Amino acid sequence: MILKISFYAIVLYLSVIVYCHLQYPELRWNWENISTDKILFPSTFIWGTATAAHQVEGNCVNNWSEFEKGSKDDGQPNIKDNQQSGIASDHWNRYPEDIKLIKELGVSHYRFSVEWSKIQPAQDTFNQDALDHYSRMIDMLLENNITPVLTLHHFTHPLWFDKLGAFEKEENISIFISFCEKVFHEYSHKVEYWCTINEPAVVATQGYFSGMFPPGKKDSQLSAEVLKNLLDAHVQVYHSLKKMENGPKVKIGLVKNINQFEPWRRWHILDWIISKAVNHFFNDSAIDYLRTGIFKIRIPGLAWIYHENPNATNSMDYFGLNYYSHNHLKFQLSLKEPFTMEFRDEDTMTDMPYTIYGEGLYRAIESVSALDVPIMITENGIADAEDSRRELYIKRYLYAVSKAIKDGYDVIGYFYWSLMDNFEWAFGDDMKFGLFSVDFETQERSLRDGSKAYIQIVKNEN
Ligand code: GCO
Repeated sequence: MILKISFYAIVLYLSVIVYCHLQYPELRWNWENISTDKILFPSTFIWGTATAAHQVEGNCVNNWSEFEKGSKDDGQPNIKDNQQSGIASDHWNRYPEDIKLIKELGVSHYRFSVEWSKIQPAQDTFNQDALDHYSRMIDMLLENNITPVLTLHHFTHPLWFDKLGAFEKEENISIFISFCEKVFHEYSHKVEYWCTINEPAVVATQGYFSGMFPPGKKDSQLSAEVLKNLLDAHVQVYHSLKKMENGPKVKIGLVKNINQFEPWRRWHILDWIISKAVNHFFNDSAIDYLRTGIFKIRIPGLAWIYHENPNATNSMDYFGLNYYSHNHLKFQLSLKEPFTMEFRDEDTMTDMPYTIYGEGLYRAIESVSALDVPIMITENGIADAEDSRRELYIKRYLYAVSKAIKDGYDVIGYFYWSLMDNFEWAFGDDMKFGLFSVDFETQERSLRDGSKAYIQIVKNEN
């Protein structure tokens, strides 16, 4: 009897593993046989580069600047080596110079975010100087034939909003909507592309699950609720702005980071279960919500949530896809840290804890195509202080985009992250994502050699 049960158990185990293995392959291309030297794009393709206010502007007083001063329970500083964003890349003052850099790249679009805490320093006060500042910057972009792409929320919010509980509370969504309406009222006649919220799943998981981002909490159920509220905020902002003057004319999208989570050991059921659960939380819950209007996360013992919002199914004119890499997860018996991230020796690392994996961008495009709206790659780029892998990264990831377009996916644009070196959140200034390096002592900007590959591809002459 025991033998029989063991036999069936083994057969069942093997069947599940074989099914998962075939159903969810980890795409790998043979790059030796692929020529990335001649990648051409449609002439209508949108080329851009991106930044976010807190990372480049300097002198922000918000939930992040507060977090930068603190440390974790174990005494470790919240930001690597206690770094603070400070004046960052001083983009607030140097934007005219930076617009010249954008021109030098030959791109036609610039994605940036407005800093909510500067525009609305108190709940009942809008700062006209800050509004005028962004207005001048938008005008200068337009004078230089660069189309502005404006992000309304990129990880930061004012401290007064934080004190109210930020996106932990559903009732705070209306406060965010009022801010968005104000900004839209000011600029919608001259800004064609709008991003509502940047990477809700990153805000929810890093802020409330891993504790790496503010508010540094570790509460998986709250993390799921914050994710639901952020997604609902996107849906409500979309519909509110669409009803305003210029609403029907402009394009409004959500920006979502897709990061595939794969089992480290493809024969190990627990690695499959943990990577499926993390994918379900981080990627699928949001995509399914936007597709069906139903938001659900069901991970026993971690997070359990069900929510319906029929307005979610038509809440995007385009999907903003951020893509950097994938992660391999290895299960471990610990409630505090149920998995570790692993890397293969043969993989090329970036300076961030992830590898170069161009195939992943193709897979991400494939997975979000289910939403049936145009896809804009709103962020993709490499942290590479030595500048030894930037060219390879650019060519591989853009090869993946060009292949996706050839295969019929509706990808309309690509924004390289980032225009210049900046404050990379919990990693501080050490991560060099810039096409232009920034010397933080002198604020001098210089084009990196590896970035020339991007300029060549944008020119469509590579
Ligand atoms: C994000 C943010 C950016 C980051 C970039 C590099 O994706 O986390 O949108 O602000 O700087 O992704 O990590």
